[in-house]
Order: sequence, then structure tokens, then C-alpha cells
Amino acid sequence: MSKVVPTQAFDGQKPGTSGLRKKVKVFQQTHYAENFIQSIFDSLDGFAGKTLVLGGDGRYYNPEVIQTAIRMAAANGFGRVLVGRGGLLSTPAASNVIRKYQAFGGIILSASHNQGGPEGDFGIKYNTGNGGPAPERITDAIFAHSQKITTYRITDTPDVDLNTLGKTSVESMTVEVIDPVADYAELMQQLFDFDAIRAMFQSGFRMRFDAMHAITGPYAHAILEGLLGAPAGTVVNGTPLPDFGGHHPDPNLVHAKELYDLMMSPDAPDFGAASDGDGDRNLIIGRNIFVTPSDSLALLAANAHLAKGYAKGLAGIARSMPTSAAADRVAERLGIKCFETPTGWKFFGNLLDANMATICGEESAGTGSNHVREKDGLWAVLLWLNILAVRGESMEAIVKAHWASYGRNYYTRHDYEEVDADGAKRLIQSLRDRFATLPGTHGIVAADDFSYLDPVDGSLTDSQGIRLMFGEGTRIVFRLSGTGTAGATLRVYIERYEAEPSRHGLDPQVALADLITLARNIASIQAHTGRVSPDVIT
Ligand code: G16
Repeated sequence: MSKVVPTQAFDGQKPGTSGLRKKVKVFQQTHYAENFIQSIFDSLDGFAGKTLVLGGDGRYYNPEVIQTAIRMAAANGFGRVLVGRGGLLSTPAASNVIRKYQAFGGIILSASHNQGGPEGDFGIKYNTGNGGPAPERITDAIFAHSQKITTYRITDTPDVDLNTLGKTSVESMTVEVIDPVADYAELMQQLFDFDAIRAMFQSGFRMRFDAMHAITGPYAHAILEGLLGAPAGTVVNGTPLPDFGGHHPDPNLVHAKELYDLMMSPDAPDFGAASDGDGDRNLIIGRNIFVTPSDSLALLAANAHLAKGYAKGLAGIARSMPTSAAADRVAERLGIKCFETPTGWKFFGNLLDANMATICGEESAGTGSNHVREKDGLWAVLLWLNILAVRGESMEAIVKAHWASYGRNYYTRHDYEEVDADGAKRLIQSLRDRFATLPGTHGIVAADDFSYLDPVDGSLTDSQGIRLMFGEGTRIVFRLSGTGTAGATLRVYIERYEAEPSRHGLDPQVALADLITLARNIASIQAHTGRVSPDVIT
């Protein structure tokens, strides 16, 4: 039986860069998740009888909220729910299922790379019928509804068995439990030359994929070790755990240090990769060489034509503003456009739908293409494998040849995590207040706050990050993260272009040392945050 439950609005249900992310304990408050899910439904029109896709990254509290979402979808009038077995779907796989089965939309339970477990984070996000994260007009509406909500609708049916594939019903709604991997694996085979990659493994190519005890484990086992014949043991930490084994499922040089150390050791395999909590991020490391996400985007774009799914070439490239301009140089040479968007995959959706961009990427370890409307960790790994199989060269040789040809964009990001939110806001404001006076000092030629006019729907998004530009591809960017759940996280992005190959061999922290010091001083980071040094350097 469907019922209407009285509730009261909670403060702060405003979706951030990617959905609503809060501590598990916040989500566990009575009615909290229900309020947000009802606010999603209240922001949408015309879904009666339609299909909703449901899945999550398997983190702590996923099983409870999946059942809640099913009951609420039934009470709100959806006709069918497609849910991954065990309540699991990686974010890119969910995007694919939405598109493939022409669902009305989907709800993904994930806090991505944030820590899991009872003391960790949880999250809910809504994706629209194109498979992509809801655009701002919808997330704004969700927030508005969450502030005035007084009731939500839910059935009082028992839990659905999500471990058995097949159909059941909740009231008049069909619940179909699907294999979370099958549709995704099929799509990957359409894009990439699996025979060539399999042959490469057969000839002794070695890789390690660290699934970080998160959602990509089952996908990587099935695709890398199953379909592509990589030796068993290629995938490590491949069993998803509710607390990710106590680790932080963020594929960067800090949290995937073991992989990095292996790749820099004499016994390194040819190729190393990792993915995050919900499977949309990637970390790429060759033997003896770390490839920054910004460089990876540029290299993938430059070589994508080697994979059958992109043999016809790219319509365009898109990158988020803080991502380095390495991809712009590739676009220029290919004679296509490179779009610069705010941080957040949702901003790529319109460009992909309008076929203005084919490949997109972000400095935050996200790359993807028009095959789905989310970034896709395993996709990036498979495209790299396809390129390696065709070119037959080492990662190091490919990356160095790319730099020699295009120049190198030295790049680093310094994160100051969980700092005082007011101090962080003051830091940003104090930079804004100096836009008129900074140019002409320290070699700065321009200073602004990035804003984006969407070329497809004309929407304007402002206040997306402070840019200090020094000319010739050198810049410092300051921005506050939109994905944290405690205090504020200050991100400082530093970039310098170097054309001369004889100067391509430096450690980025050395190549950028003067800019790193300048960034600290110019923004008075210690005075505003109390921090002397960053928590994470990538
Ligand atoms: C999300 C967004 C990305 C964004 C990243 C970092 O990724 O989807 O577009 O680049 O957060 O955002 P911020 O710098 O605001 O923390 P994910 O993998 O967390 O869903």
C-alpha cells in the first residue's frame, strides 16, 4: 500500500558538483534520504509509467537506500525500475543502462571517491534520460523542493530480493534486477579492438588494475581477466566492500601509492591503472611514468582514431577550466574545437548531445566520451590498452613523443582539505577584490573569475574559479571544491607550458616551484586557512 508520510524540510540538501554528498550519519536521520528522493521526483514531469534506473557503488548504506528508492519510485508512479544485481551499478554503467533502455532517468547512490563506512560519506544523484548528471536547472529545482517539502510518498512493501536476476513487482511497478556488467561489457566491445588487446596480453604484456575495493572490481575481473585474457591477479582489491577496506577510494598518487610505487620499481608491469568508488575516475601510470589526467586526456584525444569506435575522428574535445591546456593543442592540430567548461561532468552533457564534442576530460582523474554521459574509468583504461596494442610502444615512449611534438604542460594540483569554510571564502573573496590591481604585478597579465556560457542552451554559470593568467600558457587557478562534506577544500591548480624538449624531464614540483610559492603568498593561504602545506598533491 502506498502512503503519504508527513515530513519536515532539512537544511542543506543542495546538490554540489555531483549530487548530494553528506556524512552517512546525516543521511541516516529519519526522513533525510526520503526527502531528497521525493524532491528529485517533485522536480520532474511526465514519468508516470516510465522506467527508472537504480544502482550504487555498494558503499555502506547502499542496501537500505536502494530499497527506499524502489518503494518511493513505486508510490510515485514509475512503471518499471531497472536495478543492478545487489543494488550495484558503476556510474558509467548506470549511464549506459539509462541510454540503452531509454529510461526516463536514473538515481545513482554514490559519494564517488569519498571515504565509505559508517563514519564515511554517502551520496545520491539524479541522471536524466540522456544518461548524464542532471543539469543545474534540475539540481536547483531539487534544492528548491527540498526546502519546502512537507510529505513524501512510499509503499510499505517488504524488501525486494536484489540478488536474483529477473522480474518482480512492487504494487503495480515492475522491478527488474539486471546483471550490472553485461551491457557495459558489450558496449566496450563495440568501441575497442578486444582481439588486439587480447593478443598483447598473450604476448606477455603485464598490467595491474587496482579496483580499490570499489565498484569496478567485478567489471575489471570480467573484462580484463575474462574477455581480454589478462592473467588472474591482474586485478587487485577487486571485491567491493562497504567501507572500501578502510581506504579512500580515490585513485590519486596519495591513495593509490602502492600502485605508484610498484610502477616506479624495477619489477613494474607495463601498465598500471586504478579506478574510484563508483568507477568513473581513472589513474593511469606507465612503467616509470605517471600520466597526469590532463595529459591523459590530450594523449587519448590524439590517439583515439586508433580504436574502432573513434576511427572516424573526433567532433571536438571538451575539458573543465582547471584542466591543463594540453588537450587544446591536440584540438588545434586536429582542426577541431576545444571547449572549456566549469568543473562538473554535467557541463559536458549538452556538448556531447549536440555532437560538438566527442571526448571530454577533467584534471580530477575523469575522462570519457560520447559513448555514455558520465566519465568512465575502465573506458579510459581500455582506450589506453587499445592504443598500446596498436602502437606497440611503451607508455613512456608514447608520452615523451607526445611532449616532444606538442610541448609539455607542467601541471600540479595542491589541495588543502577540510579547512575552515569562512577562511576559505575570505581567501577567494580577497583575490576577487584584487582583480583590478593584480595585473602588472608578478608577471600577471589578467585575473578573473571563470564564467561559462553554454553554447547549446545559452545558460550562464558564473563564479567558477579565480584565474591568474601569466601569458604563454602559464596560470594559477584557485577554487573551492564542490564535493567535500566537511569544512571547505581549497584547490590550487598550477600550470606552465614548456615547448623545449630538453626541458621536459623535470619533476613538476620543481618545474613549478616558483609558481607554487607565489600561489601561497598571493592568496595568503596560511593566514586564511592556518595551513602551511597542502594535504594532497597530485
Ligand atoms: C565530481 C564531478 C567532476 C569533478 C569532481 C571534482 O567527480 O563529477 O566533474 O571534477 O567531482 O569536483 P570538485 O573539484 O568540486 O571537488 P566525482 O568523481 O567525485 O563524481
